[in-house]
Amino acid sequence: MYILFQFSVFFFIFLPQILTLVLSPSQISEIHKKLVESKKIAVCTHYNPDGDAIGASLALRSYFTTQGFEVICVIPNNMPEFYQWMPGAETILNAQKSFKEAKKVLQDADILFLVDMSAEHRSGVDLENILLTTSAYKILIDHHPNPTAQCAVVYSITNTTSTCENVHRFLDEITDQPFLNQEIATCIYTGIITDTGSLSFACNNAETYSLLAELMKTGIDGEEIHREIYDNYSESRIRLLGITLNKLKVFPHLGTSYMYVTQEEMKINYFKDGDTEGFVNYGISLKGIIFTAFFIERDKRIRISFRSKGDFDVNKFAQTYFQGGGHRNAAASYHYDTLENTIKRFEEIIQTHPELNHKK
Ligand SMILES: [Mn+2]
Repeated sequence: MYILFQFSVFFFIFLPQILTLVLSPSQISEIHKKLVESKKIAVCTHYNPDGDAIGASLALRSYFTTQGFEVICVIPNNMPEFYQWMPGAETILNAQKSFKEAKKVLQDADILFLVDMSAEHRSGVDLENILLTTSAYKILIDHHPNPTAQCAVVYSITNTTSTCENVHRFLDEITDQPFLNQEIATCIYTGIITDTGSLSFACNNAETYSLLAELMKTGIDGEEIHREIYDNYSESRIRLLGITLNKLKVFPHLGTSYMYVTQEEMKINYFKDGDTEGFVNYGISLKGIIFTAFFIERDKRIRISFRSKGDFDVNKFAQTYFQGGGHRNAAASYHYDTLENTIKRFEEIIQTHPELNHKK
């Protein structure tokens, strides 16, 4: 009996992690067949690419380049400067700057990966149609809920930290060989770190930490990666953050806060793409606040980022009121109105939204 008990405890604690497999054996053989027939691989991601989008793109580029493919990553518009250090970043094709070239890459590809996006329109109006009509064999790798992208393979797991984590799982499923090296590990690490706010949300699972340990074993410098991303900001970004924080509005009885930044403020502070990334997290860092929004004034539209703590579902909130979406604790929307009207609408909604008003 004692031995049996010991035995079961042993297996309970040391049971190897069995990850859910997404691909069926027939899908795996189809992917293998396509790979044998293919030479050119393209990778495309969402508008305003973040650390996860760029990390997932470059991890795939790194892996398939070592396998002898010609791989080109396309981004719809500028990426933040603080990701320029990433391995292979210098090879990324920016469709906003080189549209014709990007279009050709996406159309000529034998295999096209769409990463960190649930639908083609997430790459913006200019690329959407190309992504929909290309004759390439399309594979989606994503972690957003309800993917609608028209792809031959939809590799979507939503309860993981990031698309980068899913890229690792995808490669693990399609190959029997060890594939992690420092370059791929650096890219995947970046995606996990940036999509979890440096392992502060959406990462309460042992699988993620096991993967992080595997990445570390390749010899990557996690501390250095963190410094490259978070201690590499421009003076203009910090000044813009100061201005934005000064306007923080708090509704303690609703557990809600918000901030906004105007086009004028961005202009006088020499705003560059990516400068406002992470601002929204300050709004959720207050004691007693479970929900925050951050409004950025753009041409003819307002970009809204939402963050929450715990059970408050910002994906649902963004969908219900602002035609947006994302994840439970992080989501975003575009609202086609003035900044003033958008904020007014937000203030009205939070006054009556049931989940915010139960504490009254
Ligand atoms: Mn992501």
